[in-house]
Amino acid sequence: MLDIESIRHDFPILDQQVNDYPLVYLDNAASSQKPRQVIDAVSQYYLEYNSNIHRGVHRLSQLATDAYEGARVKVRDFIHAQSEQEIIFVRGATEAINLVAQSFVRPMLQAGDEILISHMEHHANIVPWQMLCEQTGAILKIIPMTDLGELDLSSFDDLLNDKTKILAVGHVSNALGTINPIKGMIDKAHAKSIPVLIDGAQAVPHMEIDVQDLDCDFYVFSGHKMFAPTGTGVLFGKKELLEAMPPWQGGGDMILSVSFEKTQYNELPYKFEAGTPNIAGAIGLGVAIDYMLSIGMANIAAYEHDLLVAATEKVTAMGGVKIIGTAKEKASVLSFMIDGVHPHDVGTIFDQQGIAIRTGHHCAQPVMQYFGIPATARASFAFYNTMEEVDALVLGIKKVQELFA
Ligand code: C6P
Repeated sequence: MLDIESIRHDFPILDQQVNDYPLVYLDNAASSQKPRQVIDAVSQYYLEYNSNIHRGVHRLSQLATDAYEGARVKVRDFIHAQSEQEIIFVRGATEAINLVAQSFVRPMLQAGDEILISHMEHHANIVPWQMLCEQTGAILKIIPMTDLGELDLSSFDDLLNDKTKILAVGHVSNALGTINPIKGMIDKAHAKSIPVLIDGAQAVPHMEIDVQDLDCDFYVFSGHKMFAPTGTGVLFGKKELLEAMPPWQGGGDMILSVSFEKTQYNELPYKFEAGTPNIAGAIGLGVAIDYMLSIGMANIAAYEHDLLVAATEKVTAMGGVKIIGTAKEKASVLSFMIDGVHPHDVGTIFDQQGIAIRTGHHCAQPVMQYFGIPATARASFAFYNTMEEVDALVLGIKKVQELFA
C-alpha cells in the first residue's frame, strides 16, 4: 500500500482549488507534476552551483559536472542499461526519435527500403519517419490495429522482411493506454536482424524498464512525464550502435578537437550532446528517478492498475459513455466519448469542476481516424491520484450528461 497522503504532500501543486473545486489532476500522460524534491534540486543548482559542465576547473563547474554525470548514472541504473555511455540526454522522446532517424537509419536507407511502425503511434514516432521517407524514397509500413486498440500482429511476420530497416513502436499508447507486447516483437525483428526502437514515453513513468532484458536497440523517453523538468529526456542506445553512428548536431562538447581541416568527435555519450545541455533539468531527472524508486516501480504499477481498473469498471457501468481503447493490457490511460457531446465540451465542463483531463487527438490522429472520431476525452493517472479522484471523474461525467440531457 502506498502512503498517498504523504506522497501528495510532496506535490504542493496538487493542493489547490480550481474554479472553487479541489484540483483533480488527471492529465499525467501529457505532463506529470513534480515533487518538491525535484523542484528543490533544480533551484539548489541555480542557487548554489549554477555553472557550465565539462569545461571549468573551478569548483562550481566541477559540482555541476558531477551532478549532471551522476544523473546519467541514475538513468543507467533505472533502465538497467549496461553503461552510462549508452545514455544520451536529449530534450525529450521527440528529439531522441529524430536523432535515431537521422543518424542511425538515414545513412543506411535506400529508395524502396521500409520503415515499420504501428497504427497507434504518437506523431513523434510517425513524422520523423515520414520525413526520412521523403528524404530517401523509403516506404513507411504500418502494423494494423484492432477495435480493442491492440496491435493486430497477424501480418507482423510478413511486415518484417528483408527491406525493413527499422521497427519503431510505442511501448504504451498515449491515446489508448495499450501496453504492446514489445518483447516478443523485438525478438521477432532481431531474428531477421532488424533493429528496434521503442518509444517508452508513456511506459517509463508507470513500470519497471529493463532495456537489457528487452534487448531493444534504442529506447526513448521524456523527463516531464516522469516527474522531472520539461526539456529533458533520454535516448538509450546500444553502445556498439551509438559508436558507429555519426553525430547528429555539431557544436561544443561533442568534439575532441577542431581545425578547419578536420574535426575529431568526442566519445560517447558526449558525441550526441552538442552545446550546453539542460543541466538543471538532467539533475532534476535524476532526483525524479530517486523519488520513483523510493516508492518502488512495482508498487507504482500495482497501485495505478487498481485506479485504472476501478475507473474502467465505474465508467463502463454508467451507460452513455464509450471507452476508446479496451485492450487487455493497459496502463494509466482512460480515453472515452460521452454520447452526443464533443470531447472539448467535456474538457471544459470538467475544468469548471476543477478536473484536468486532456481532450483532442492526443497527437495520435491515425488512432482517431481508425475509430472514426475527431477526438477523445482522456483521463490519465499517476501514483498520486486517489480513488476519490476516480469518483470525481465519474461525477464529472454525470454532470456532463445532465447538462446535455
Ligand atoms: N504525448 C500526450 O499528451 P515529447 O513531446 O517529446 O515529450 O513526447 C512525445 C511523445 C512521444 N511518444 C508518446 C507515446 C507520447 O505520448 C508523447 C507525448 C503527450 O499524450 C503530449 S502530445
